[in-house]
Amino acid sequence: AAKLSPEKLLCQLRDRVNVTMIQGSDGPFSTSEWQQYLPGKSLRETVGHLGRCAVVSSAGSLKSSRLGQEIDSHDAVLRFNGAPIKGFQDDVGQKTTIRLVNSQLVTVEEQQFLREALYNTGILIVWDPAPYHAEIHEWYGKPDYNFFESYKAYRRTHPEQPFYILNPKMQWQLWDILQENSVEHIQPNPPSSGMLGIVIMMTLCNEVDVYEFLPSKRQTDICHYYQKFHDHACTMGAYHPLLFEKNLVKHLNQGTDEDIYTHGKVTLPGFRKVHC
Ligand code: NCC
Repeated sequence: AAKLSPEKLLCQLRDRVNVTMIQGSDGPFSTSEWQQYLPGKSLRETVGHLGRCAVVSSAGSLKSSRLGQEIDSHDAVLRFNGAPIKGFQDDVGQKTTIRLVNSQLVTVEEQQFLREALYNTGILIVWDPAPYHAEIHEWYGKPDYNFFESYKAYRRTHPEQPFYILNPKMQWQLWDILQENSVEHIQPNPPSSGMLGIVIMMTLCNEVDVYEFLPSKRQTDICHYYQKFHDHACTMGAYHPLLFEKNLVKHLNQGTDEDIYTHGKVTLPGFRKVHC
């Protein structure tokens, strides 16, 4: 596979990855019951036009980074899953504009998800691994984790908090581009929350700074900045094609290698700023 130039690759991402949230008009969701649960406003209407955005990976290398102030200086900040702020502000900041969670967390850790205050800030987006290029109907009939009831339960207790379901088509549109731009064959599993979150922010923001997705000099086998759990696979990937995601993001970086080394920071343009 021939590697595209960063400019061409950005155009492919912009034109082929359709970042949308499930709406009341989407097949199985066009019932009167679902109309009550899905947010009335689109994500774009809810967030407006964003300038500088930050995506904060959950990597252990954020520990002792003291990147908090820099992260909070952005107009919007995206975080993942159960990544906490409390007690870690100096390293990861305290602003949360969007939290992207996977369906496993919403389902398997349902009790914590429904109770823990950390989920009550900002806009929530949940995603679920769908079969390769499946239609919404097929996916709805057999999601990877059946998170729909937990989603409804959360909406009932927090009706004012925007909470979206990511259209599952996006993950495979993105995976195809990852595969086309990799020499090796990639396992057909969807991209990580990290990669999905980066592309979501590229659709909403003028510029996206990503922290510790590409590891800095603080690189460690400690999986998360908030846990004492060691696993090399957290950084390199096992289920998700994380290594290929990271190669792609490195290829697109508009910042310096120095920024990666010291801050674990990569700078990507928003799709609005891309000219094809
Ligand atoms: O660990 P996780 O990911 O929540 O991390 C969020 C994103 O940060 C990037 N990351 C994380 C750790 C690390 N050392 N390096 C990194 O680059 C990745 O881009 C990652 O996506 C997920 O992607 O949703 C994932 O979720 C967890 C877990 O389900 C949630 O934390 C909820 O408990 C998965 N772990 C397990 O299933 C055990 C993980 O594989 C993927």
